[in-house]
Parts: sequence; C-alpha cells; structure tokens
Amino acid sequence: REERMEWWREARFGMFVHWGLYSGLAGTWENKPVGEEGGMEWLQFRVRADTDTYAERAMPLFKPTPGFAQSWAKLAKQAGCRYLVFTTKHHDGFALHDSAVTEFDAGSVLNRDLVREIVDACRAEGLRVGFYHSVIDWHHDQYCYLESKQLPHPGNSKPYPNGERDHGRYVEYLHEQVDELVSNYGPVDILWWDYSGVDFQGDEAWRAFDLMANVRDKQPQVIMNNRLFRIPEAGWKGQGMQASIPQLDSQYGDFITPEQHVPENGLPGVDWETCMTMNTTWGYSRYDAQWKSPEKLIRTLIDIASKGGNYLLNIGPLGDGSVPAESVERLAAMGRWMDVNGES
Ligand code: JFZ
Repeated sequence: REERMEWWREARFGMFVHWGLYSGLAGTWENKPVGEEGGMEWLQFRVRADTDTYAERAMPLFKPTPGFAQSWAKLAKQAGCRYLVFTTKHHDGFALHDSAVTEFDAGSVLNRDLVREIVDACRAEGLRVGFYHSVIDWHHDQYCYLESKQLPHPGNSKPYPNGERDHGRYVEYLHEQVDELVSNYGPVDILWWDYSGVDFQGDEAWRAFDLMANVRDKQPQVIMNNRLFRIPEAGWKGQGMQASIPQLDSQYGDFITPEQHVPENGLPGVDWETCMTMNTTWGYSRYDAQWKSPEKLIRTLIDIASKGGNYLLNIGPLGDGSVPAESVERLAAMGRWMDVNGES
C-alpha cells in the first residue's frame, strides 16, 4: 500500500471532471432554470424525470467535438495538475464508455468510446487517470434504493411497477460494468466510488468487498476512495459534507474525501483529498455565476498542501466537451502560480 500511494501523496493537485448527459441540458428544463445553484448533475432527480424523457431531451444536446479530451488534458497539465478524475458514469446511469451490458452508453448512442478518448488524452500529457463511478444508478430498472424510489417510471406512476425489485441483478450489472472499465483501458490509477447513502451500508448493498477485490486483481496499483461505505471505520461520521473523520481501515479504501471544504486540522494519520467546485455545481449550469476567485483557489491549494492533503478541483464542461471560460481562466492563474512555486 505504501508503495502505490507514493505518487498520489506527492501529487497534491488533480482535476475533477463532471460530464455526462446532464451537461448539455446546462441546468435548464422546459426552458426554465432548474435552480440558481447546486448540483446540476442531479438534474434528472431535481425535475423528477423518468429516464426515457430525460434521455430524449438530453441526448441531442450531448455532442462531444473531436479533440475535446485533448483540450481537458492540456488544461490540466498547464494548471499543474498531476492527475485527472472523470465521471465514467454519474447517478443518471449513462456510461461514457462502450459497454456490452447496456445500451444506455456512449457506444450505443454516439458510436464512440469517450472513456478511451479521455484516457488516451491524459496519458499523452503524462497525467495519471482516475475513474469516478457512481454506484447509484437511476436508470437501471432493478436499482431500488434511495432516490430511484422517488423517480417515476415510464408507463406507470407507481414507484415499483414490477413489484419487488431484484437488487441483486443491479449489483451484478454494477460489477460487470466496473469489470469492463478496469479490463479494457490499460492502467487505471484511481477508482473514485460515489456513494453509499446512510440507509444502506456498503458491503451488503454493493458486495463492495468483492467489487474492490476484482478491481485490485485487474489493477494492482489502483488507489480507491472510501465512498462504498458509510461507517465510522471508513472515515464517515454522521451525515453531510463535513463528516470526514481521521480514521480509515484500509479494507474500506485508501483515502478519505472531504467535500467542498478543508478539514481545519487536516486529517492526521490518513490520506485525504478535498474535492471542490469552482462555482456551486459539479455538472455544468449556465446560470451558476458564483465563481470563487483565482486567489481564493490558490490559497485553498496552499492550505490543503500544507495540511498534507490533495486538492481535486472540478470543471463541468458543456455538452460539446468545451470548458467554461471562467474555469479556463482560473486554471491558467493556478498554473502560473504553480510554475513559480510548485515542484517540477
Ligand atoms: C456526490 C454526488 O452526489 C455529487 O453529484 C458529486 O458527484 C459529488 C462529488 O459527490 O455528492 C455527495 C456525496 C456524498 C455526500 C455529499 C455529497 N456526503 O456524504 O455528505
């Protein structure tokens, strides 16, 4: 473990990318803003749309231009990031790779493998690559926990159109899809799981230990976060974004993920990474103008580095894969600071 953590502990700064079907919708539903702030990657849930309606409206707006991935990788590199973590699948369930186990994926819809494009682009810039993967999946008809209970389903207004669901079949799907991701794209440096809710604990809900063991088997050097679990032993106490505590038994993951904040005294004795947005949303919104200043972002990077953590700073590209100008400017400013002050 010490060996595989080495590069990550020195990396300090990574780029997070939230990008998927929701990106083209840009925070808009039926010509109205879904909200001024907050996670627009949750758009489907926020408007309570079933998957068919959501996909029908979102797909025509999701049109990645050729070369979008190279521009992300160059941006990350110039900012001084050492790694890039991107959403292979978010909670809506749309997979960016070419998956054999679903047609709700980029392979089926666009005849492209966007995971391969992004991985290749990162490698070309010498960046380490991480896969964010959501265990929540609103589109899967056997996914029965938490939010999907509250989503309508096509042709039936009842939450459980088919009676009791077989959660085991969803878990099988999850395992198969993750297996594709760790088998077909060469070395994967990070598996960034997201996330197990309070009312179900990782192992029973996801067969998490099996899931992690298979990933580790295919990718011996991979580093995984703690979000398959929601228990104190895995660094979670209570609910909410402030809930990280400095303990992590390595069977639950390699690092802890404080969200949108820097723990006041760091998290002594454990590896940790703060993930953060530059405005208030992870997935792109054309309405969110609450940008943190470049100075504030640089100070946060210094604060985190001085406390022994890593900073995973998010961009939310548009449906065509282009990056908002506000994000490009901020990353450029951070890159200028890193050129002077960072280690090479
Ligand atoms: C999750 C996602 O729901 C969100 O869309 C984004 O991807 C973010 C990085 O991760 O958000 C969470 C997950 C867990 C907590 C809070 C936000 N939590 O446990 O407090």
